[in-house]
Amino acid sequence: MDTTGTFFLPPQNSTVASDIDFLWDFIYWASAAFFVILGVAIFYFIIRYRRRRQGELTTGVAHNLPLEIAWTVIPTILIFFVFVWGFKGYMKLHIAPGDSMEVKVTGQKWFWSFQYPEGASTVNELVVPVDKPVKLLMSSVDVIHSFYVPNFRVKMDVLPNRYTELWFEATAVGDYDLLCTEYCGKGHSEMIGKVRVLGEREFNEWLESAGGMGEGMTPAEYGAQLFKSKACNTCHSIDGSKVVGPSFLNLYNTQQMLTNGQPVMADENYLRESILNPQAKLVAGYDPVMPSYQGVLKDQQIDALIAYIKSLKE
Ligand code: HEC
Ligand SMILES: [Cu+2]
Repeated sequence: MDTTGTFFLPPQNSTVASDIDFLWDFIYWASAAFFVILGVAIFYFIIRYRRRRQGELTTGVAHNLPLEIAWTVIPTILIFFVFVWGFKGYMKLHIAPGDSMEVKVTGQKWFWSFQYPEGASTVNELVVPVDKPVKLLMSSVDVIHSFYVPNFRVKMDVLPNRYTELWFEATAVGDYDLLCTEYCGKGHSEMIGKVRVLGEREFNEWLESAGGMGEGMTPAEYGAQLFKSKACNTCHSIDGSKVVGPSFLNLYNTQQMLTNGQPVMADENYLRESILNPQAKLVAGYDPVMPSYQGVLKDQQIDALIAYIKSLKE
Protein backbone atom coordinates (compact mmCIF):
# COMPACT_ATOMS: atom_id res chain seq x y z
CA MET A 1 0.00 0.00 0.00
CA ASP A 2 1.15 3.48 -0.88
CA THR A 3 2.16 5.47 2.18
CA THR A 4 3.06 8.73 0.49
CA GLY A 5 0.56 11.55 0.34
CA THR A 6 -1.11 12.68 -2.87
CA PHE A 7 -1.20 16.28 -4.05
CA PHE A 8 -4.59 16.77 -2.39
CA LEU A 9 -4.60 14.36 0.55
CA PRO A 10 -2.28 12.93 3.22
CA PRO A 11 -0.93 9.34 3.00
CA GLN A 12 -3.30 6.43 2.55
CA ASN A 13 -3.58 4.67 5.90
CA SER A 14 -6.70 2.52 5.61
CA THR A 15 -7.71 -0.51 3.57
CA VAL A 16 -10.19 1.49 1.44
CA ALA A 17 -7.98 4.52 0.78
CA SER A 18 -6.25 3.28 -2.38
CA ASP A 19 -9.56 2.27 -4.03
CA ILE A 20 -11.08 5.65 -3.27
CA ASP A 21 -8.04 7.55 -4.52
CA PHE A 22 -7.94 5.41 -7.66
CA LEU A 23 -11.52 6.30 -8.59
CA TRP A 24 -10.99 9.92 -7.67
CA ASP A 25 -7.82 10.09 -9.77
CA PHE A 26 -9.59 8.38 -12.68
CA ILE A 27 -12.41 10.93 -12.70
CA TYR A 28 -9.94 13.78 -12.24
CA TRP A 29 -7.62 12.76 -15.07
CA ALA A 30 -10.48 11.80 -17.40
CA SER A 31 -11.96 15.27 -16.84
CA ALA A 32 -8.56 16.89 -17.38
CA ALA A 33 -8.01 14.92 -20.60
CA PHE A 34 -11.42 15.84 -22.03
CA PHE A 35 -10.91 19.45 -21.02
CA VAL A 36 -7.71 19.56 -23.06
CA ILE A 37 -9.14 17.58 -26.02
CA LEU A 38 -12.26 19.75 -26.23
CA GLY A 39 -10.36 23.00 -25.68
CA VAL A 40 -7.87 22.22 -28.44
CA ALA A 41 -10.66 21.11 -30.79
CA ILE A 42 -12.63 24.31 -30.18
CA PHE A 43 -9.64 26.53 -30.99
CA TYR A 44 -8.71 24.41 -34.00
CA PHE A 45 -12.25 24.64 -35.42
CA ILE A 46 -12.49 28.36 -34.73
CA ILE A 47 -9.41 28.97 -36.82
CA ARG A 48 -9.77 26.23 -39.44
CA TYR A 49 -13.40 26.99 -40.30
CA ARG A 50 -13.49 30.74 -39.78
CA ARG A 51 -15.22 32.84 -42.47
CA ARG A 52 -12.46 34.32 -44.60
CA ARG A 53 -14.37 36.38 -47.13
CA GLN A 54 -17.61 38.30 -47.23
CA GLY A 55 -20.34 35.99 -48.51
CA GLU A 56 -18.35 32.73 -48.00
CA LEU A 57 -20.53 29.76 -47.08
CA THR A 58 -19.65 27.05 -44.53
CA THR A 59 -19.21 23.49 -45.82
CA GLY A 60 -22.39 21.51 -46.16
CA VAL A 61 -21.50 18.74 -43.66
CA ALA A 62 -24.47 18.32 -41.31
CA HIS A 63 -24.04 14.78 -40.00
CA ASN A 64 -21.28 12.22 -39.31
CA LEU A 65 -22.43 8.83 -38.06
CA PRO A 66 -19.04 7.38 -36.90
CA LEU A 67 -18.39 10.58 -34.89
CA GLU A 68 -21.86 10.49 -33.34
CA ILE A 69 -21.33 6.87 -32.29
CA ALA A 70 -17.85 7.56 -30.92
CA TRP A 71 -18.90 10.45 -28.70
CA THR A 72 -21.86 8.51 -27.40
CA VAL A 73 -20.20 5.14 -26.81
CA ILE A 74 -16.87 6.28 -25.32
CA PRO A 75 -18.38 8.49 -22.56
CA THR A 76 -20.97 5.77 -21.83
CA ILE A 77 -18.23 3.20 -21.26
CA LEU A 78 -16.32 5.62 -19.03
CA ILE A 79 -19.39 6.48 -17.00
CA PHE A 80 -20.30 2.82 -16.67
CA PHE A 81 -16.82 2.10 -15.33
CA VAL A 82 -17.16 4.96 -12.81
CA PHE A 83 -20.57 3.65 -11.75
CA VAL A 84 -19.47 0.04 -11.23
CA TRP A 85 -16.26 0.99 -9.46
CA GLY A 86 -18.10 3.57 -7.35
CA PHE A 87 -20.90 1.19 -6.44
CA LYS A 88 -18.45 -1.50 -5.36
CA GLY A 89 -16.59 1.04 -3.25
CA TYR A 90 -19.85 2.35 -1.80
CA MET A 91 -20.93 -1.12 -0.68
CA LYS A 92 -17.51 -1.82 0.79
CA LEU A 93 -17.58 1.48 2.70
CA HIS A 94 -21.05 0.97 4.08
CA ILE A 95 -20.94 -2.63 5.28
CA ALA A 96 -18.63 -3.15 8.23
CA PRO A 97 -16.96 -6.59 8.44
CA GLY A 98 -18.62 -8.90 10.95
CA ASP A 99 -15.59 -9.10 13.21
CA SER A 100 -15.35 -5.33 13.67
CA MET A 101 -14.60 -3.87 17.05
CA GLU A 102 -17.38 -1.42 17.93
CA VAL A 103 -16.92 2.01 19.45
CA LYS A 104 -19.72 4.45 20.26
CA VAL A 105 -19.01 7.97 19.06
CA THR A 106 -20.77 11.06 20.33
CA GLY A 107 -20.46 14.41 18.58
CA GLN A 108 -21.16 17.45 20.68
CA LYS A 109 -20.46 21.18 20.49
CA TRP A 110 -17.43 21.11 20.19
CA PHE A 111 -15.73 17.83 20.92
CA TRP A 112 -15.86 14.12 20.22
CA SER A 113 -16.25 11.42 22.85
CA PHE A 114 -15.71 7.71 22.48
CA GLN A 115 -17.11 4.87 24.56
CA TYR A 116 -15.60 1.39 24.41
CA PRO A 117 -17.64 -1.73 25.19
CA GLU A 118 -15.02 -2.64 27.82
CA GLY A 119 -16.00 0.51 29.70
CA ALA A 120 -13.19 2.87 28.75
CA SER A 121 -14.07 6.28 27.43
CA THR A 122 -12.01 9.06 25.91
CA VAL A 123 -12.48 12.57 24.63
CA ASN A 124 -11.09 13.80 21.30
CA GLU A 125 -8.87 10.76 21.05
CA LEU A 126 -10.01 7.59 19.35
CA VAL A 127 -7.54 4.81 20.13
CA VAL A 128 -7.74 1.77 17.86
CA PRO A 129 -5.64 -1.29 17.01
CA VAL A 130 -3.86 -1.51 13.66
CA ASP A 131 -5.02 -4.05 11.01
CA LYS A 132 -8.38 -4.61 12.67
CA PRO A 133 -11.75 -3.35 11.41
CA VAL A 134 -13.33 -0.77 13.70
CA LYS A 135 -17.00 0.09 13.44
CA LEU A 136 -18.18 3.43 14.78
CA LEU A 137 -21.76 3.84 15.91
CA MET A 138 -22.26 7.58 15.91
CA SER A 139 -24.78 10.11 17.12
CA SER A 140 -24.90 13.74 18.16
CA VAL A 141 -26.40 15.31 21.25
CA ASP A 142 -27.01 18.68 19.58
CA VAL A 143 -26.54 19.73 15.94
CA ILE A 144 -25.24 17.89 12.88
CA HIS A 145 -21.52 17.16 12.90
CA SER A 146 -19.47 15.14 10.47
CA PHE A 147 -16.70 12.68 11.26
CA TYR A 148 -13.76 12.86 8.86
CA VAL A 149 -10.35 11.20 8.94
CA PRO A 150 -8.48 12.28 5.77
CA ASN A 151 -5.79 9.59 6.09
CA PHE A 152 -8.48 6.90 6.05
CA ARG A 153 -10.60 8.56 3.31
CA VAL A 154 -13.73 8.05 5.40
CA LYS A 155 -16.36 10.63 6.29
CA MET A 156 -19.89 10.38 7.70
CA ASP A 157 -22.44 12.81 9.07
CA VAL A 158 -23.23 12.54 12.79
CA LEU A 159 -26.88 13.35 13.52
CA PRO A 160 -29.01 13.99 16.58
CA ASN A 161 -31.78 11.42 17.24
CA ARG A 162 -30.37 8.88 14.82
CA TYR A 163 -27.39 6.54 14.54
CA THR A 164 -25.04 6.61 11.60
CA GLU A 165 -22.26 4.11 11.02
CA LEU A 166 -18.78 4.24 9.63
CA TRP A 167 -16.00 1.68 9.61
CA PHE A 168 -12.33 1.59 8.74
CA GLU A 169 -9.31 -0.60 9.12
CA ALA A 170 -6.10 1.31 9.75
CA THR A 171 -3.03 -0.10 8.03
CA ALA A 172 -0.30 1.84 9.82
CA VAL A 173 0.49 2.77 13.39
CA GLY A 174 0.43 6.53 14.01
CA ASP A 175 -1.58 9.59 14.93
CA TYR A 176 -4.09 10.90 12.39
CA ASP A 177 -6.21 14.05 12.27
CA LEU A 178 -9.90 13.79 13.02
CA LEU A 179 -11.97 16.72 11.79
CA CYS A 180 -15.58 17.87 11.97
CA THR A 181 -16.66 18.70 8.42
CA GLU A 182 -20.15 20.04 9.06
CA TYR A 183 -20.30 23.66 10.18
CA CYS A 184 -21.67 23.34 13.72
CA GLY A 185 -21.34 26.74 15.34
CA LYS A 186 -18.65 29.09 16.53
CA GLY A 187 -16.37 26.35 17.90
CA HIS A 188 -16.53 24.28 14.71
CA SER A 189 -12.92 24.93 13.71
CA GLU A 190 -11.78 23.88 17.19
CA MET A 191 -13.55 20.54 16.94
CA ILE A 192 -10.35 18.69 16.19
CA GLY A 193 -9.50 15.26 17.48
CA LYS A 194 -7.02 12.56 16.79
CA VAL A 195 -7.12 8.90 15.86
CA ARG A 196 -4.28 7.04 17.55
CA VAL A 197 -3.52 3.71 15.91
CA LEU A 198 -1.54 1.33 18.10
CA GLY A 199 -0.08 -2.14 17.65
CA GLU A 200 -2.30 -4.90 18.95
CA ARG A 201 -0.34 -5.42 22.17
CA GLU A 202 -0.05 -1.69 22.90
CA PHE A 203 -3.75 -1.30 22.22
CA ASN A 204 -4.69 -4.05 24.68
CA GLU A 205 -2.41 -2.50 27.29
CA TRP A 206 -4.00 0.86 26.67
CA LEU A 207 -7.49 -0.58 26.95
CA GLU A 208 -6.55 -2.23 30.23
CA SER A 209 -5.12 0.91 31.76
CA ALA A 210 -7.65 3.34 30.27
CA GLY A 211 -9.09 4.89 33.40
CA GLY A 212 -12.53 4.35 31.94
CA MET A 213 -13.20 0.99 33.57
CA GLY A 214 -15.58 1.55 36.42
CA GLU A 215 -15.30 5.28 35.90
CA GLY A 216 -16.84 7.35 38.65
CA MET A 217 -16.86 4.37 41.03
CA THR A 218 -14.54 3.34 43.82
CA PRO A 219 -12.65 0.08 43.13
CA ALA A 220 -14.91 -1.72 45.62
CA GLU A 221 -18.06 -0.42 43.90
CA TYR A 222 -16.71 -1.50 40.54
CA GLY A 223 -15.84 -4.88 42.07
CA ALA A 224 -19.41 -5.26 43.35
CA GLN A 225 -20.64 -4.67 39.82
CA LEU A 226 -18.20 -7.24 38.39
CA PHE A 227 -19.21 -9.75 41.09
CA LYS A 228 -22.60 -9.82 39.38
CA SER A 229 -21.66 -9.17 35.75
CA LYS A 230 -18.91 -11.83 35.76
CA ALA A 231 -21.25 -14.33 37.46
CA CYS A 232 -19.19 -14.83 40.64
CA ASN A 233 -22.51 -14.55 42.48
CA THR A 234 -23.74 -17.84 41.02
CA CYS A 235 -21.23 -19.70 43.23
CA HIS A 236 -20.26 -17.24 45.97
CA SER A 237 -22.41 -15.48 48.56
CA ILE A 238 -21.63 -12.31 50.45
CA ASP A 239 -23.71 -13.12 53.55
CA GLY A 240 -21.62 -15.95 54.95
CA SER A 241 -23.74 -18.76 53.53
CA LYS A 242 -22.02 -21.63 51.83
CA VAL A 243 -23.13 -22.08 48.18
CA VAL A 244 -21.12 -23.88 45.47
CA GLY A 245 -18.06 -22.00 46.70
CA PRO A 246 -17.10 -20.31 49.97
CA SER A 247 -18.71 -17.03 50.97
CA PHE A 248 -16.73 -13.82 50.52
CA LEU A 249 -17.91 -12.46 53.86
CA ASN A 250 -14.97 -12.08 56.29
CA LEU A 251 -12.71 -13.89 53.81
CA TYR A 252 -9.92 -11.33 53.56
CA ASN A 253 -7.00 -11.87 55.96
CA THR A 254 -8.41 -15.01 57.56
CA GLN A 255 -6.97 -18.53 57.59
CA GLN A 256 -8.37 -20.88 54.97
CA MET A 257 -7.94 -24.64 55.28
CA LEU A 258 -6.93 -26.32 52.02
CA THR A 259 -7.76 -29.86 50.85
CA ASN A 260 -4.11 -30.85 51.38
CA GLY A 261 -4.44 -29.98 55.09
CA GLN A 262 -2.33 -26.84 54.86
CA PRO A 263 -3.64 -23.52 56.19
CA VAL A 264 -3.26 -20.45 54.00
CA MET A 265 -3.70 -16.76 54.67
CA ALA A 266 -6.32 -15.15 52.39
CA ASP A 267 -4.25 -12.11 51.49
CA GLU A 268 -4.26 -10.20 48.21
CA ASN A 269 -1.92 -12.64 46.44
CA TYR A 270 -3.99 -15.61 47.48
CA LEU A 271 -7.19 -13.96 46.29
CA ARG A 272 -5.56 -13.10 42.98
CA GLU A 273 -4.30 -16.65 42.51
CA SER A 274 -7.72 -18.06 43.44
CA ILE A 275 -9.29 -16.04 40.62
CA LEU A 276 -6.68 -16.72 37.93
CA ASN A 277 -5.74 -20.27 38.87
CA PRO A 278 -8.48 -21.63 41.17
CA GLN A 279 -7.21 -25.21 41.11
CA ALA A 280 -3.79 -24.26 42.55
CA LYS A 281 -5.07 -24.07 46.14
CA LEU A 282 -8.38 -25.78 46.79
CA VAL A 283 -10.39 -24.83 49.84
CA ALA A 284 -11.26 -27.89 51.97
CA GLY A 285 -14.87 -28.97 51.62
CA TYR A 286 -15.38 -27.70 48.06
CA ASP A 287 -15.24 -29.26 44.62
CA PRO A 288 -12.72 -27.99 42.05
CA VAL A 289 -15.40 -26.43 39.85
CA MET A 290 -14.39 -22.80 39.67
CA PRO A 291 -13.42 -21.71 36.12
CA SER A 292 -10.18 -19.82 35.59
CA TYR A 293 -10.64 -16.13 34.87
CA GLN A 294 -7.23 -15.91 33.20
CA GLY A 295 -7.65 -13.77 30.09
CA VAL A 296 -11.26 -12.98 30.98
CA LEU A 297 -10.62 -10.36 33.62
CA LYS A 298 -8.26 -7.45 33.15
CA ASP A 299 -5.79 -6.62 35.91
CA GLN A 300 -7.78 -3.58 36.90
CA GLN A 301 -10.91 -5.72 37.25
CA ILE A 302 -9.10 -8.24 39.44
CA ASP A 303 -7.91 -5.35 41.62
CA ALA A 304 -11.51 -4.14 41.88
CA LEU A 305 -12.81 -7.61 42.83
CA ILE A 306 -10.14 -7.91 45.53
CA ALA A 307 -11.06 -4.45 46.85
CA TYR A 308 -14.69 -5.59 46.95
CA ILE A 309 -13.84 -8.81 48.82
CA LYS A 310 -11.78 -6.78 51.29
CA SER A 311 -14.77 -4.52 51.93
CA LEU A 312 -16.97 -7.48 52.96
CA LYS A 313 -16.32 -7.46 56.68
CA GLU A 314 -18.60 -7.84 59.63
C1 HEC B 1 -18.84 -22.32 39.02
C2 HEC B 1 -18.78 -21.79 40.35
C3 HEC B 1 -17.83 -20.64 40.64
C4 HEC B 1 -17.75 -19.42 40.01
C5 HEC B 1 -18.57 -18.93 38.82
C6 HEC B 1 -16.75 -18.67 40.70
N1 HEC B 1 -16.20 -19.41 41.70
FE1 HEC B 1 -14.76 -18.83 42.98
N2 HEC B 1 -14.76 -20.66 43.85
C7 HEC B 1 -15.62 -21.70 43.54
C8 HEC B 1 -15.33 -22.86 44.39
C9 HEC B 1 -16.05 -24.19 44.35
C10 HEC B 1 -14.27 -22.47 45.22
C11 HEC B 1 -13.59 -23.32 46.28
C12 HEC B 1 -12.64 -24.30 45.67
C13 HEC B 1 -11.39 -23.59 45.18
O1 HEC B 1 -10.62 -23.07 45.98
O2 HEC B 1 -11.21 -23.54 43.95
C14 HEC B 1 -13.94 -21.10 44.87
C15 HEC B 1 -12.96 -20.32 45.45
C16 HEC B 1 -12.76 -19.00 45.28
C17 HEC B 1 -11.86 -18.18 46.05
C18 HEC B 1 -11.06 -18.64 47.24
C19 HEC B 1 -12.06 -18.59 48.39
C20 HEC B 1 -11.53 -19.02 49.75
O3 HEC B 1 -12.36 -19.18 50.61
O4 HEC B 1 -10.32 -19.19 49.92
C21 HEC B 1 -11.95 -16.91 45.56
C22 HEC B 1 -11.21 -15.66 46.05
C23 HEC B 1 -12.89 -16.95 44.47
N3 HEC B 1 -13.34 -18.23 44.32
C24 HEC B 1 -13.23 -15.84 43.70
C25 HEC B 1 -14.13 -15.88 42.64
C26 HEC B 1 -14.45 -14.75 41.84
C27 HEC B 1 -13.88 -13.35 42.02
C28 HEC B 1 -15.34 -15.18 40.90
C29 HEC B 1 -15.95 -14.35 39.77
C30 HEC B 1 -15.02 -13.60 38.94
C31 HEC B 1 -15.57 -16.58 41.13
N4 HEC B 1 -14.82 -16.97 42.20
C32 HEC B 1 -16.41 -17.36 40.38
C33 HEC B 1 -16.59 -21.66 42.58
C34 HEC B 1 -16.84 -20.62 41.70
CU1 LIG C 1 -18.99 19.67 14.68
